[in-house]
Amino acid sequence: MIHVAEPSAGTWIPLRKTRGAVAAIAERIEAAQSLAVLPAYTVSRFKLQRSLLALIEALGCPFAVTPMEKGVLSETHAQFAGMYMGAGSSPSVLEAIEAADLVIDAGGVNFNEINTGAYSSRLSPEKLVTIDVDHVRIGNRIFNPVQMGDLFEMLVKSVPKKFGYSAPRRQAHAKPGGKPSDPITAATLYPRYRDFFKPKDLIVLESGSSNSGTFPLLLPDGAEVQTAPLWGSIGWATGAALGAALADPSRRTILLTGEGSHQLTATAVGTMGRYGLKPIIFVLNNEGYMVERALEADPNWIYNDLAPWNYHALPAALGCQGWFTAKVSTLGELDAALARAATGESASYIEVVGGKMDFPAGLAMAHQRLDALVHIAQSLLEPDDRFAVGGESKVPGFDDAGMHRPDRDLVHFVAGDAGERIRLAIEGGGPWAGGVIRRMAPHRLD
Ligand SMILES: Cc1ncc(C[n+]2csc(CCOP(=O)(O)OP(=O)(O)O)c2C)c(N)n1
Ligand SMILES: [Mg+2]
Repeated sequence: MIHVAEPSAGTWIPLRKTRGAVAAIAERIEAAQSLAVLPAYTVSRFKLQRSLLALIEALGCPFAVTPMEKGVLSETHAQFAGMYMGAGSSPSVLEAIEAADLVIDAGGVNFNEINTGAYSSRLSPEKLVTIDVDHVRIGNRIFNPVQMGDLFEMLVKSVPKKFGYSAPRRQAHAKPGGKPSDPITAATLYPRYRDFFKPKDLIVLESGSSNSGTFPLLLPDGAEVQTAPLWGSIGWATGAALGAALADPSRRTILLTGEGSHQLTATAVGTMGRYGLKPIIFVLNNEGYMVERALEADPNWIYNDLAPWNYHALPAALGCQGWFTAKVSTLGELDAALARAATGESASYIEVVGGKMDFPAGLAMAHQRLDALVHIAQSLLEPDDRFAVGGESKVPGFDDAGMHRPDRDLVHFVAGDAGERIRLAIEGGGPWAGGVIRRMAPHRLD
């Protein structure tokens, strides 16, 4: 028999549904041999980090974050398993999350796109219990209206057991390597960002290589990340950094962006200057769209090249006064610029020159996988197929009726004039996943 506790503060909705939801969740917890929690970004938006962490501690279970939720809960916590992004997760995170009997989605994680490692996560709906902002879903049962905060609070007092998890021991970070005269590489840049971050920082991450390089870094307590991997619309982060810096000037706002994304919304820098904001901006100049180079069959396709702006000259051109600006190409220059930015005396804008094909580890893995898939696909084509263009290989699958099929990516190879397409299905997920390519019947497009 499960005892359902009452919430401590007054709540604006009748509690009957909440009590029912708490009892149903507690029953599932009691029946589970293993349990994991995936917090959603809504937990920080509603400022419920403390009450969710209290629940996680009461349960003694692992928690992991999907990319969009990075920084929602403390990453130094003994129960923090790491980042969960499907096949792009470490083995210990996969074990903690996908092998658990029961997974509590705390806040409504959006299981789509990059947030699932390109649809490579494998969480069956039967083992998922969702505590969303205003409802609870357990299988096809919905409890509504409820308040997420009441659920966390009442569950803490009602949970029937403790699971006794602690994360594998993490090695102490070595000091980032390299000589002052060395060029800047992904391997030497991202550890420097990790050491630059401080508690309470607000870190805005752009889609592209910047987010894949930063996702694996462990954040100091209280540092928060804003990132939009859901649809990954580039240019978002520069504008979002303006909003974040305006919303809370007492925190350091740090923007990490690629130069291709930045070109779309760089005018927001002028607005930051106009309002006297003090962001710290790092623009990675790697001669174009590196993430696209990594995820396409032809990295040198002209689409990936950009007009070569003088990025570090932008703040002055956009009327920002008293900003520290620099263009850094060596580790020595980078370290000096980081030290200057850390003083916080002014806003900082640092153009970081990086390698055109120097992928951070997660992106390198996706690149190798995609390369292998393209080669297999090409080997499956027959002479009559008149193979012309390989494309859409990173587009998640939709079946012929337009229904989303997260377990399947379709690769279309366009066969020139005939208007005929040869379909090759990658079954089992996108570039991060261990998919298998299968030839399907040619398919005519009218
Ligand atoms: C509005 C929009 N256009 C195009 C894309 C496709 N896209 C995703 S990442 C990217 C390139 C990002 O390049 P950059 O900002 O230079 O980052 P890098 O990977 O080079 O570090 C593009 C074009 C997108 N996601 N959104
Ligand atoms: Mg770039």
